[in-house]
Order: sequence, then structure tokens, then C-alpha cells
Amino acid sequence: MYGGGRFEVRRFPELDSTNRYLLDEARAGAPEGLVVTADHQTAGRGRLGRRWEAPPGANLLASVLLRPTLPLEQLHLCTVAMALAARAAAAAVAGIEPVLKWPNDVMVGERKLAGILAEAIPGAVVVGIGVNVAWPPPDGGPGSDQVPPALRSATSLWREARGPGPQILPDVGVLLDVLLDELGDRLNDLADTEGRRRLASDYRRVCTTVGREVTVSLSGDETVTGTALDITVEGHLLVDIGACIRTITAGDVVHLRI
Ligand code: BT5
Repeated sequence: MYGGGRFEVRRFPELDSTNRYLLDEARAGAPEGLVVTADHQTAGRGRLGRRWEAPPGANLLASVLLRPTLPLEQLHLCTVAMALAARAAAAAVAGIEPVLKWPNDVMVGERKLAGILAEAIPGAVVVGIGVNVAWPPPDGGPGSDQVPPALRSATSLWREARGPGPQILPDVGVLLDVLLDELGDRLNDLADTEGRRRLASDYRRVCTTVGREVTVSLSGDETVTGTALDITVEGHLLVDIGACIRTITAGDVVHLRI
């Protein structure tokens, strides 16, 4: 699959959604490794029709085109690869150690630092990521009183950055370079069974959901509550719901206790 090739990055001042743009390019035959970034999205997508918010120029908004030769049930590993890469990149540029909340969140404690949206079409997967870099600002910083109530549990690299002296504002371009470096290594892992096992076990080690009491909203109106036991080699979540152990392939997780 990826084969250690180079990424080609197309940068836009504004797009509706970098995922939407790259899915159209994928349908038109664009190659694996095409990356699209936007300084601003007018209709940034979250999962299930939700929105991804970011003021112009503040945060990293990027999508990567993959053409993995993976069976359908293993496609979630594309999100796993991106989540691990984002965690490593955040550590490198801001000196922090985020954790991963299943299925698609990069967190600092209970605050969301980044979200990942993988969308598949025949022959391609577009993996989009929004990493909060300069927004939301540190508490009491410029604009901190304008963060909408629904996003008060979001955090950013600027808000979290650790190091000597005053908090440093990491550079979006540097973050993208580091993220793509980290992602390249992990995409190579997607290509073979051993590599995929490594991805799943790396994810398991930093997944804050494992061991927690959780409620998971599934498609339809179904919800399940239980103890998150483990991550499978496909990157899915195993939940002990008392009567049995359920394998959850997609869903929204709420951690019930800190
Ligand atoms: C996600 O969805 O977390 C996936 C986000 C993916 C965004 C990237 S940006 C580049 C690429 N192009 C796109 O169009 N999208 C991708 P989900 O798990 O559904 O979370 C969405 C929820 O997170 C929203 O309903 C808000 O509650 C919250 N949210 C929105 N913006 C946020 C932000 N900047 N930081 C933290 N939380 C946010």
C-alpha cells in the first residue's frame, strides 16, 4: 500500500471541507498520499452530520487520501494510524502526552484536542483530522471568553503546551510536517499482519477508554453500557455488558467515571 512514498500537499485558504474535496479527488482517480489542508473550513465535518469548528487560520485541518488493500472490517485501523500519529506529533511539538478515546478522539485528560473522520468510498479512504493548535486559547487568554459553551471541553496545543517559560504557540505547518512523518511510518504498518497487530497494541496502550465504564450509542437507537475491556486487532472495542462481550465497530462513547 503506502510503501513509504511521499505525500503531496495541496494547501487552500478556504474549502467547505477538506474531506469533501479529497473524496471528490479520490473519485476522479487521485493517488494515495495526496494531502489537502485548509486554513478555514466553511462546513467542516464531524461524524454523523456533526460539525467541526475552527476559526480561520487557527488550527490544523487536513485530510489524507489512502488506498489501503484492507478488508472492510479492518478499515478502522486507518483512524488508529492517524490517531497514533497525531499523539506522537503533539508530543513532539508541544511536549504533551495526549491519550486516545475510542473511536476517533485525541484527548488531553477529558478535553478534546483533535478529532478524526475517516470516510470510505470504493477503493479509497479519506482520513481527515482537525487538531486544535491556537484555538481554543489558554484560559484567560485573548478570545477565551468567546468560546461557545458547547466547545468549552475542547483544548488546544497552545492551551496545553508544556515547557520552560511562557506557553509557546506551536506552528501549524511544523505540526503538519511532523504529523505526516509519523503517519508515513504507521501507514507502512497497515500493509502486513504483524504491522496491524503493532498498531492495535500501540493504540491499546494509550487508549483511555479501555478499563472504563462506558455507555456506547450505536446506530439506530441502541445503546449499551458496560466495561470497556480491550481493543481488537481490527481496532474495535470490546465491551463487557454483563450478559456477553460485545464487539463494537462504530459508536459514540461516553466515559461514565473519570
Ligand atoms: C470528529 O467528529 O471528531 C471528527 C472531526 C474531523 C475534523 C476534520 S477537519 C479536516 C477534515 N475535514 C473535515 O470536514 N473534517 C475533518 P465527532 O466525533 O463527531 O465530533 C464532533 C463534535 O466535536 C462536535 O459535535 C462538537 O461537539 C465537537 N467539536 C467541534 N469542533 C471541535 C473542536 N475544534 N475541538 C473540539 N471539539 C470540537
